[in-house]
This record gives sequence, structure tokens and C-alpha cells, in this order.
Amino acid sequence: MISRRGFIQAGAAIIAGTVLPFEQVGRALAVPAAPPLEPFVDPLAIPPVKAPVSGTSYALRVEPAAHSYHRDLPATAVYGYDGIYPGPTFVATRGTPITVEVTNGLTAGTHPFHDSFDPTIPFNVDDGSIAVHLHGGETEPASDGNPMDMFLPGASHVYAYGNSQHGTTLWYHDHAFGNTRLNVMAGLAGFYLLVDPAEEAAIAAANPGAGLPAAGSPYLIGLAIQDRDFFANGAVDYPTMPDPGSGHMAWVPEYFANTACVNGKATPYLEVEPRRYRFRVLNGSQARFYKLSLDNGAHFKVLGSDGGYLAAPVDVASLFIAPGERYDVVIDFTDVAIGTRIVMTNDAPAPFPSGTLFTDSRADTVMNVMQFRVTLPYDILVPNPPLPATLTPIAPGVAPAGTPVRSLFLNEQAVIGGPYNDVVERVMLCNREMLYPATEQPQVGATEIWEIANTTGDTHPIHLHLVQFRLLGRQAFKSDPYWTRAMEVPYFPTARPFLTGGPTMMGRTPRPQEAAWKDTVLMHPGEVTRILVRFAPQDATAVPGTNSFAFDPTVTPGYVWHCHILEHEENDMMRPLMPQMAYAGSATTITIHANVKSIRRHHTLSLTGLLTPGQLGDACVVEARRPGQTDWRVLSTRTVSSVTTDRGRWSAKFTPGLHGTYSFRVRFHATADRTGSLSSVVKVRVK
Ligand SMILES: [Cu+2]
Repeated sequence: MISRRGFIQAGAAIIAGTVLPFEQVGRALAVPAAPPLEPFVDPLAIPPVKAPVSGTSYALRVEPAAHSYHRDLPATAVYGYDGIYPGPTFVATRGTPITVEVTNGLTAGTHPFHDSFDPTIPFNVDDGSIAVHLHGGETEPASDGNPMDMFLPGASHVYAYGNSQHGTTLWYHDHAFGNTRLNVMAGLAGFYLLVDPAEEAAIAAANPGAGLPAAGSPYLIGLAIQDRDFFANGAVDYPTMPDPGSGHMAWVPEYFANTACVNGKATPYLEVEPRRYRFRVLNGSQARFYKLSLDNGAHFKVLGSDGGYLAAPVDVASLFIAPGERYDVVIDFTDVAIGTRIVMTNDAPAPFPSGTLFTDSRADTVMNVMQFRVTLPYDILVPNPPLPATLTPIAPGVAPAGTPVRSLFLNEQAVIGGPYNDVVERVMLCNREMLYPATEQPQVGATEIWEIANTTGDTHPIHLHLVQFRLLGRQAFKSDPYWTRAMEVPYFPTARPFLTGGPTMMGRTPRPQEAAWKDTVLMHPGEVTRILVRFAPQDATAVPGTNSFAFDPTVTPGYVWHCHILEHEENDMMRPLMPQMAYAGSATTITIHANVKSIRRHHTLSLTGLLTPGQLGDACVVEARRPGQTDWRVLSTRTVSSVTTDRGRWSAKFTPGLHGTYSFRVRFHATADRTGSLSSVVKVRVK
């Protein structure tokens, strides 16, 4: 693969006498693609456990390094935390905060993917900037690795990690604004295992005779899966030319490669004993989803996901995992005959769900992720207990009655502009770019339902910083008419009137393995995905206006939420997430004295009011009381079938079940960029 641009740049570099990293020269001089790589010839690399400088203080250096992805590939230039790829594994203990001082040892202008930088997307400059994000961490703003909080070569930044949440699999990776996709491609990713000794003891106490391999045990192994294309010289082939007609100079909407790498090795193998192994599976890929299966027909036992354990192990024949997600699984080799070789395969289409498995004619290895060889002798001194029947009690995600609803959407956009004054493609959250003022400004301590309508053709793994949340369910909706409305109004309309199969959001429940705490969730095309988000620590009682974090989550630089397809995130599927002590706009309360005498089984009550254009209740609570009652009662989301703010009006609809005379109170919380006032009710209608 050669690009005219790459060729011109290589020529200029040679004339100027500049020494390019050799893989850039290789690319520019049209080094051929690597021949098909023989699978299962490299042992799985297991990153070392990171040691502190002293006590709970760690130091981490980001620097260029050389790395070989495969026995038959020469070493190539990568970026590594501590100069290794993947980075070292942090093992932290719940309740014991640590600090990590990260030093930027990179050099501007020498990125391994220098030719893939693209000025048509925001902030994409080869200046060596980095930001370290602890993905899934309950972290203070200054330590979150907010993409706007990046720092340049020669500088350092101290990150404080509170380790206040449930034990789980976190991971750290680069998040520099504009450069994330290329910095992660270059190797900036590693595991961060958080262990909660009390939780482990509780599981053990509840399950006598059972057990699980613990962090630090040779039987618990992290598997970070990332796909790569290679040149014959060992360099990674990341596009330097855009998709035709996209209006960009190099940015591509997704990177799908032909070879699955695990912990930095192309289709490696792992020798195992005939016993149970626990794997922390991370999809660290740019864009590829995996549907993992074992070719001996064995199943996975899923213990947990992004934010901690499930209530009990879940048996799955295949493990579906999207970029950014983690699953904690056990594979049981106990009764497998010595000498058996088991391949972990992938058959998820890319892009998901409408794409194909193979990306090009070379592609055959992405089907094979890695191989397990049952070849090691069983160590009789180490027990191999059965799995616990129960793990950490976690109730099904259920939204309390009256939980405010925030309507959001995912969309693609093609506008005229860019360097060629052509159609420029990008993917968006709510049709707004990252640099547009924050619209998601939840109140600290609030509990909210986010209903996110996906109007695009692809599944997006949507990730929120700061919090672990719960998936409530997914429901189909009429995407095209909703999209039309979403594009014509200046705020975020609810998708509820467009739901198919009824307006009550009683859609599909999560798959059992998605019932854990999540920080990254699949949002499929043509569906509205509902998540329950608490702006409070995982175990705290969420009280609106009360900060239960050990830090102030309302200070700059705040947080972000975004798609974890890294190419999407950077152009421009990411938005600020800025918690506030109170909702930024003052809450607007409307009291409606509706003499509703005959709302019967087949009737619907509609209340309609006027909106100032541009104003929206980000969060809306509808309450009611009967004559003589003093307390307002929050109406459940099942009673209030929809609250829409659209076309200059708001309206609330009530499904059957209310009888008699009521007063209603509607409270909207407006965010800072959507101020205005609500008029009183203009219409009460029963039909
Ligand atoms: Cu996306």
C-alpha cells in the first residue's frame, strides 16, 4: 500500500536529510504487505506486574521502543509504557489509593504513524502529546486523563487513583485529544487489576470448597486483543489515505486488520495445565468486535465485566466483546486430554453488525485469535477447586420510579467543508462536536436514565468516564423519522414516540453477562439503549446534590463520554461530561391543576406547554397529587408514557391508570446552554 502523500513526504524527508524511523521509510518506499503469518508460533506474552517506587508511589515512563509482533516479523517502532507493549500490569487493592507519575519521553514529529495524522480532524498533530486514562476508574477530574488534559514531551503528570470501587479489570490507555487512535495503535495500553480482599473473602465464605485464581496467580491471565495489519518489515500498516470521498486527508472511519494480536503477539499460543484458568479479556482494538469461541466446543464461564462481578457465573458458548469492554471469564481445561490444542476463534463481522469477517485477500488469521495447548503437567500442590456458585450480590438494574430521563442520540454527519471543500464525514453524539459547550451536566448524586437512540448503521460501544452504570435494556425504534426530527430541532428530542412495540421502554433485557456494572455498552443500530447512571460512587447511596466521592467531580477538566471505536471518538463522537453540584440551569417547576375526572383505561392525558426555542428539560420529573394530599408523588416512568420536548412544545402523556382529580407538577432541569422558561399549560386533553 503506497500513498502519493506518503511518497511525497518520504522524498522531502530524504532531501532534507531527515532520518525517519525505519518503518516510515519502509511504508513510503512501498514495503510489501507481510505474507500470511504462521499462527501459534509465539508464546503469549504476559506483561510484568508494575512495582512501586516506594509504598504507593509509582513512576511510569512513556517512551519509544522496538517490538516484534511475530517470530517472522522484524522489530518495529512502538510506543510503550515503560518501553514495553502492552504496558506493565498494575495490581491495586481496593481502599488503598496510589499515585502514578507519568513522564512523557516521546519526541514530537516521530510518531510511528506520522503519515496517518490528519489536520481535518480536531487537534490531530504529531506533537508527542499524551494523556493517560484509567478506563473504568472512579477517578478525580485532574487524574482522569481527560483528552483535553494532555501533556507534551519532557513534561510529567501525577495521576492519583483512589481505588475506591469494586474489584475488577480496569485498563489504562492513551487518551490525548486527536491522537488517541494513533497512540493506542502505537502500543499505549496496559492492564490495571483492582482487587477487593473483602469481596474475595465474602465469595469464599459463601462458597466453601470453591475458589477462583486470584490476581498474581499464574492461573489468572490478562488477554488484551488488538487487530493489526503488517508490512513485511514488521511495521504496522495503519491507513495513511482516507476512504475515497470522505473529505479527509488520512482519517478512516474504522480500522479493521487481518491479524488478531493478544498482548502484542500475533495469534500466540499459551501452554496450560489441565485445570481451570481465569482470563481477564480486554478488547483493546481500534474498532473490531469479537465473538470468541473455543473450537473444542467448551464454554466460557463469565464471572464479571467492566465494573465487577456478576451475581453468579454465567455460562456462554461464545463471548461477544466490543472495543473497551472487559469480561472476566474462566475456561476449564480440567478434563481436556494432555496434548490437546484448542483454538480461540472469532467470527464477528466488521463493522458490526452489517460488515464482513474478512477485510482483504490476506485476511484469514483474524478468525484465529490464539491457541491453548494443554501441555503443562498438572501441579498437584495447587488446588483446582470448582467455581463458586455465587459471586457478588448485584440486583438487576431497575430504575427507581420517577428517575429523570435524559434523551440522547448517536448520528453520522456529512457536511460540506474540509481542505477540499468537499463532503466531510464524521460521527457524532447528539450532532455536536467535542468542543461544543457541555450539554451533559448531571447533578452530583443524581440518578438518571440515559436513553440513547442510535440513528447510525453501526453498533457503537459507548463509554462514560467517572461512573460504572447499569444496562436497563434495548428497544427498536423508527430511526429515520426520529433522525429527521433530531436534525431539525435545536435540542435532543426523546425517541419514545418512535419506539416500536409500545412506548414504555419495556424492551429487551440485557444479556445475562451484561448485568454486571458496566462502563462501556453496545448500542445497536435502530435501537434505543437505556442505561441507569448514578453520579455517585459504586457502593454509595445516590442522593441528588450530595457528593459522596472522595474528590470533587465538578472541577475542571471534568470528564467525557464517547464511542470507544477510537476512530469514531476522534471525529467527533465524544462529548464533555461535566457533573455539577446543582443542575446548571435552575429547575423550572410548573404546577398544573388539571381537573381530570375521567382518565380511564383507554384514555391518555396529554399536557402540553410552550418551550422557548433552544430550551430543553435534560431531566424531567412528573409528579402528581390528589386534592387534600400534601406530598407530591413521583409518577413512575411506566405511568408517564412519554415526556417530549420538541418543536417548541413540551408535552407529558399519561397512560391509563389515573382516576379522579389530580394536580400535576412537571419539573425540568435545564442545562446551561439551554436556558429559558416554560410557559404554563396551554392544553389539557383527554382522549
Ligand atoms: Cu462509534
